[in-house]
Amino acid sequence: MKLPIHKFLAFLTSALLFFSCSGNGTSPTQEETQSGNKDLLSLDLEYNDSVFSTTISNTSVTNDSEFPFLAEQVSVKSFQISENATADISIGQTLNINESPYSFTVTAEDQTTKNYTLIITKDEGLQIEPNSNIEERSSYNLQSSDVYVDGAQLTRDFDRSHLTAYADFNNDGNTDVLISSGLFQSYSYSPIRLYLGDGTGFNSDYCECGGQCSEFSCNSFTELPNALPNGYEGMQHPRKILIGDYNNDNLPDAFIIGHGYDADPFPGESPILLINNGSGFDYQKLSSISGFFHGGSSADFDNDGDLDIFINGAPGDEEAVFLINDGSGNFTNTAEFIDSEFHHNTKYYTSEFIDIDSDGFIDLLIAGHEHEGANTLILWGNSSGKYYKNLSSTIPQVNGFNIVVDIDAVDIDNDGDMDLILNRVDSDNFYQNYYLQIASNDGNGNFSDVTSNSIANNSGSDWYLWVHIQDLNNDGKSDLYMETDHKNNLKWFGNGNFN
Ligand SMILES: [Ca+2]
Ligand SMILES: [Ca+2]
Ligand SMILES: [Ca+2]
Ligand SMILES: [Ca+2]
Repeated sequence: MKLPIHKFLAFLTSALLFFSCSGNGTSPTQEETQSGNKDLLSLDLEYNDSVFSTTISNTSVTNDSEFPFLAEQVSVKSFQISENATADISIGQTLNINESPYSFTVTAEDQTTKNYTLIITKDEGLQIEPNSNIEERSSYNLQSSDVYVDGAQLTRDFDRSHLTAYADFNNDGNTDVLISSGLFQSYSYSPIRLYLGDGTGFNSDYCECGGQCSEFSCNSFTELPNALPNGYEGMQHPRKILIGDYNNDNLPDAFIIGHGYDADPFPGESPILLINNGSGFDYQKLSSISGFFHGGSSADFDNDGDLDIFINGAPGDEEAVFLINDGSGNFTNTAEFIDSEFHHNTKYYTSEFIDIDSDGFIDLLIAGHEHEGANTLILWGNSSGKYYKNLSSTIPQVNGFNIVVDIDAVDIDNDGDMDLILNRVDSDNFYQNYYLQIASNDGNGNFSDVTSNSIANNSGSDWYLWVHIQDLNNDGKSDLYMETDHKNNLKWFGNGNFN
């Protein structure tokens, strides 16, 4: 084993001090007696190659910074004691954190002793209490709606890609539609449009508009002029709209993530926050954050009553982004809520917050390019409020379709747990064909592929941005549809048994 030179030197130093009892400024003064010569001078602990120093106060020893939430054992890295003394701890000794405090004894040359107590503390994070309603306000939950609209028909922006999102923005009881559009490989900005529903648009038939449709319009929805302030900048290439009440005034707002110009040099794009002011939106660009962002999700993951946002890291040096809300829609950017291995580009492009195991801690699902090392993961929520690779489950891959662009969760087999539907894309023929995967939960968070023949015509050219589960024909049974820009949606009507 090759130790890094600084660790080797640290080890050597402590070993020399321990075994040779050389002076080094710790020699007893004339007044000190041997019986007083039994002090612990320093003690370092180690976890996963990181060294944690301690503070010694009289006979109490505590670690200076707390061990990670997942740490169960630490080891003694080094220590120094008084000249000619011995101790009943040893370098390399393993200590179980849950058995803390530890007692050990330093014995002076004259056999008098001094007992020390070592208290090992873990980072207990936010010590969040479970909240069975944690998912209510998540962007995943709020993407569902009672209406179903093909954005291309509504906007007539046929040359543009578009994203749709649903909420009752003007608080009249009817679901409205927000559409953010963009242009592929363009630096120009595209409009954001708000269409107010009159309540007649719903899924009573198979019309793309949900209500009365003419060829290029939906009678159930009327665009609200000037929903955004004069001179606002739209988005270049929006990629996901997260609906949520970000400033806690009971009016739904929208957070829009985009990746900008989709070609070299991939300059990235800043997300925007649209705060609902009752008659439209205030517009705010989060200019301090920019990246080739494809996905994200929102939920109150620190469980303090406001919606926080996760944005998947982007290729390059951009870090994964956790935006912590101050309750008024002002966000602080930090990456400390997720394992550091996810901070930089890890080929994860999409995410959702869903409480998959219904334990009251919101779980973070992340997915992207499996063929480039990004296993599709459920990072299980826990009381620390942080997400760890070591607290995750992996979803089985589908050979040849190793790109996951969207995930939905539903109890497919009616056994009381959440199963997953994954919207996959051909990875051999990069982003050309689609495939839907069903992953069944065994009730313990282990998932197996049960796609089999559940989905007819489960392949085809081109790929789709989103998969949605919704009862499209009002027969009480869940249906599926895939949505993308420029093209008609693809729909599958369920028979109630998820076939
Ligand atoms: Ca409305
Ligand atoms: Ca609001
Ligand atoms: Ca929060
Ligand atoms: Ca959970």
